[in-house]
Amino acid sequence: MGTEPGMKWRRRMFSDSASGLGIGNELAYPPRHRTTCRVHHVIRLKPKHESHLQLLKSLKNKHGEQMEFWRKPTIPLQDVDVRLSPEVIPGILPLLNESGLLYDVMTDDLESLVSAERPKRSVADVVDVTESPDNFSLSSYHTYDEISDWMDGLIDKCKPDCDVFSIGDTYEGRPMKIIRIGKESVRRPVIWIDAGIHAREWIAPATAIYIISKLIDPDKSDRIARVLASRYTWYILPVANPDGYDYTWTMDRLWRKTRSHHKYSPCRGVDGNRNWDFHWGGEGTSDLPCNEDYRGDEPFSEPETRNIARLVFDEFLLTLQGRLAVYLSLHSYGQYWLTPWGYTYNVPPDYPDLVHLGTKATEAMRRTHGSRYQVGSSARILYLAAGGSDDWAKGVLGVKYSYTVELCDTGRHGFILPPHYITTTGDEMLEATRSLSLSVLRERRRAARKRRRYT
Ligand code: 0X9
Ligand code: ZN
Repeated sequence: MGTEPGMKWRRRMFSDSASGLGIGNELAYPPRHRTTCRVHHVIRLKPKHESHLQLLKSLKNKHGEQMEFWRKPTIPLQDVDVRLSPEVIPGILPLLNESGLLYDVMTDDLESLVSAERPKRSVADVVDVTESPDNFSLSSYHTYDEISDWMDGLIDKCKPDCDVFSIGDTYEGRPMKIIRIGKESVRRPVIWIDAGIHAREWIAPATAIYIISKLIDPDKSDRIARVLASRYTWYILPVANPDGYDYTWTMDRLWRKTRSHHKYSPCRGVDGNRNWDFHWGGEGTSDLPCNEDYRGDEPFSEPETRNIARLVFDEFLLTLQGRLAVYLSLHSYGQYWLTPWGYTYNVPPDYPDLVHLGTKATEAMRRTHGSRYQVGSSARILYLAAGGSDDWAKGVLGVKYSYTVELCDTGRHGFILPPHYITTTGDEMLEATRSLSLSVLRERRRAARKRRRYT
């Protein structure tokens, strides 16, 4: 594997560190001296029939966290992505070959991808972004503290038409910072964007940050960005799981869940996208705390999901709830524009409208930098997974245009997307958001005209 001088890979620090891709140096970043070499592979499998799917499930049961599905087995002919720990590779690959289950090796050195992604900087290089948000680079990944400081620094820049505040603390006590952009007025529709409920999907917070910066400070020629900031109120929560996100910087780059403790298990964390109170506990969720899709011991067991729901319900019950026109949750990876439902193969009655605007949004993405996104319901084009935030936004809050977007890429880098993808993904998502919000404005205008005609 590529050995960069001065890099350090520690052995697993905690028993529940799922991937073992831990970086445990006291400065948190950059990791400085590599002592052990643990070469993880990511492979993409092409199951042809049911027996292949059964084989994969039985291997997963046998090897537990040494074999982690990044894209779960669902039906024959749908690709499956798996991370394999070095210990299990010699046993598993021959079995796959024997069974005729074809696979491509996406990477045979995940560690090198992780270290290439990290900014090469020392503690002395870390700028004080509170002094000037302009020092904050939009083309690299940032720690939670940096993002949080950057958001605080935005207040002076954008007041009085925006505000930055905490919606409550995480399990480990970090404030969850959100930004409101645009005037708070009961007459304005609201667009909500959250990102990073899954800690390792770094491109999602980076994209939300990109959108915030472009809405606050649009390019001089960007008339539509000004219009959007003046017609809507935006709520953007760039890091919905700060504890998990911090953990991916300090201990385990591939951590997914929150960081809560459980009474009867040494494993930590809950899948924040299985924890919402709408068909909670249904298909595609686990009741075992050590699993990646652990749903928690009750709906909203996690302070992180609770804080979001409370903001929407308590503080804005009379205003925000009815005004929420669009709910977007940013994830990665796969390039999917997903609509509800995730808990069932059925689709909502207005599914054609959701697909129509989703398709227009993804066409705008394609025109921007060429990326192709697939549009459809989560259960139908990805897999069944209940208790997701998008289903809750639609099923409980009644938000018509509720989507989950699985950002770049389609698997070449997967979660470890190099930082040079940030601005292209940001541009694409900005164009998608622009298309969506303009379509929704048009739709609302049409509806208002119709109402006037009949009254
Ligand atoms: O499994 C998830 O939570 C999302 N995929 S990811 O690879 N980012 O983990 C998809 C969620 C789709 N929405 C619902 N199932 N409700
Ligand atoms: Zn995700």
